[in-house]
Amino acid sequence: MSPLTTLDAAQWDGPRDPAATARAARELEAGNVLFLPRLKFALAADEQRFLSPQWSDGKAKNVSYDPLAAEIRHTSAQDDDRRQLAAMMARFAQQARQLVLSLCPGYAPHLRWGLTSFRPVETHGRESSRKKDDTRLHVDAFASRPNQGLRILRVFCNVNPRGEPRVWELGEPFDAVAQRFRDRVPPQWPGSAWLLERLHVTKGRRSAYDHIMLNLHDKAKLDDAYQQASPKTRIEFPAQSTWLVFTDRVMHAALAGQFLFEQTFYLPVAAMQDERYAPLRILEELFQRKLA
Ligand SMILES: O=C(O)CCC(=O)C(=O)O
Ligand SMILES: [Fe+2]
Repeated sequence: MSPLTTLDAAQWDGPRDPAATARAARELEAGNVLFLPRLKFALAADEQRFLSPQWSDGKAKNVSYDPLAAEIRHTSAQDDDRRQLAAMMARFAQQARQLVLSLCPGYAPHLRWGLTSFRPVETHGRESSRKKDDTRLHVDAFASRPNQGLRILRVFCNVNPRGEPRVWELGEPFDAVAQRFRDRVPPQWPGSAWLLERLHVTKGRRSAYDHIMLNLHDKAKLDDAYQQASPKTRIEFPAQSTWLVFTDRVMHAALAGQFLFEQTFYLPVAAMQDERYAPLRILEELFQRKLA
């Protein structure tokens, strides 16, 4: 089966073809990348100047925006530039939300905002530790933001002005990853989650689920032999295209590309059409206990 489900839509909101939309939503939950080759995020003429790495603060890899607090971070932009950059990211956030809700209307009462990111720095050849290196296959798990089993759904849009694709690899199914790395998940020390929260290392309490997910993320990235030999499919997302994926379930790596928008959403497992696809449920089955 192809890891991509393609949907021929050119609008961020509805109306949509109900049959095609229902199939797309099902395959998205089941672990496909939902690819919308005709859906672009339009930049206004005076926003084109933001397509430059100069707007990053040089430390973080992304400019980030918090749609709930209406706050922008990790940018060098000041004053008017800063306000316009924030407005552009806020617009992306809103359109991404409309997209998700028009595809999966059942998520509406449950979908929670995560951060918006703008990635104006070339991905290929960027220095980072192996654990932070997103050119290595991984499922997403955030060390400082435990999520107690909430799904991570991300909307990506390649806005490269030179027509360059975003190049990804997709890896093996989540079940296989969980099986392969389960014995490398160390025990979570009693009191450690409390301490990490107390020391503000984590925002909130790291659950058993978060502990396991973080270990799947880290152990896979640190395993050179696995990174080389595990099955993978290379995908090129063209400039001016959009895709959505549950990145906590789908093994992915970003090999190359510059200028990307990304919006993160969180979704309670109970809001899914089929909970059995949730990493929480798969891991609970595997470890035979409640994890969040
Ligand atoms: O920047 C990208 O293309 C994707 C990086 C990644 O692994 C992610 O956003 O989860
Ligand atoms: Fe990722």
